[in-house]
Amino acid sequence: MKISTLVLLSGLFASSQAFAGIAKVSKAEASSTYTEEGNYNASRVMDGKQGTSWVEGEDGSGLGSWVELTLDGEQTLSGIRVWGGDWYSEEYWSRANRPKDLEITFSDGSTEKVTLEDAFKPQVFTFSKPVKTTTVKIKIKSVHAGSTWFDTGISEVQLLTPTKNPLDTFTASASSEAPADGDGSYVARNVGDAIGDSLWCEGSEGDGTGEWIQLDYGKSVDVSSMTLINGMASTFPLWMKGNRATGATLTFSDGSTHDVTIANSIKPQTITFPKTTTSSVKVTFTGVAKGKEYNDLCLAELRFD
Ligand SMILES: [Ca+2]
Ligand SMILES: [Ca+2]
Repeated sequence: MKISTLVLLSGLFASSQAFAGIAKVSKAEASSTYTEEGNYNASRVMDGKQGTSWVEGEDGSGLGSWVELTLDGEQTLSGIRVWGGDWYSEEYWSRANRPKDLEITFSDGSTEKVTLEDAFKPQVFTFSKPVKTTTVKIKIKSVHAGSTWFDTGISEVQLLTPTKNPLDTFTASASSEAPADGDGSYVARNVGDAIGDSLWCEGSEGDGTGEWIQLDYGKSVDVSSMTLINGMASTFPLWMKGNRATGATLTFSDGSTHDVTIANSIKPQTITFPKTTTSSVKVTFTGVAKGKEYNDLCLAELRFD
């Protein structure tokens, strides 16, 4: 399943960025940008997609290069989630440099240092203490060397905010998961990362009808709406190739159920239902619109409020 970055739908994932627990970023600037081919602008670290990256344009490995995020006003940050390297594909990731040590500087001049493992996975770091800031400057201090290319990139950064909303934290499980490939994994938890091109895809023989995904909160919560991004929503051509949900039954922890209709749309959608107190919601798909190429049902994002 090729996650192409060639066709971008600007604004598509804006609502993902607004999910609670992740700070809103208004712009990104960088010390330099790789310009020989492709688009590796600084804004690519904040576009809600793991398959697009900022890459520095210095000679050599780009040590000392930085990308600076300007927040939408002053916000309190508790940590950072980083997709280091060029996540266009796992092959690209291994061929280009990945950042290792990062120095993070806030608007008050204070700093945090984090060290990334050399692994094709998002990495979360909790700051030594919460910090109020209007900017976050991320400087590359050392790298894990690529096999072919010696420029260093960062595909995505999420700035994490302290949250007391119990609906922000959940574990996800599913009836099946498609196996990982060169574009990454298709595990259930990909619906909860606010990243539009990380997908849960079921891995059954059929078209996805009868398959399910479940979110568990570990405590009682009140829910009355479901927000989702339906299908392989990375790009419109890819979305057309994969299966999309058209209906589902929601099952709550007391065994009660509610049937919903899901729009066959690539846009984020919110579906409301009667307020229910539950510790989990299981979404069992009852209708599927078939894609042109892949017979897997996928969701890019899913949450309840
Ligand atoms: Ca990106
Ligand atoms: Ca996702």
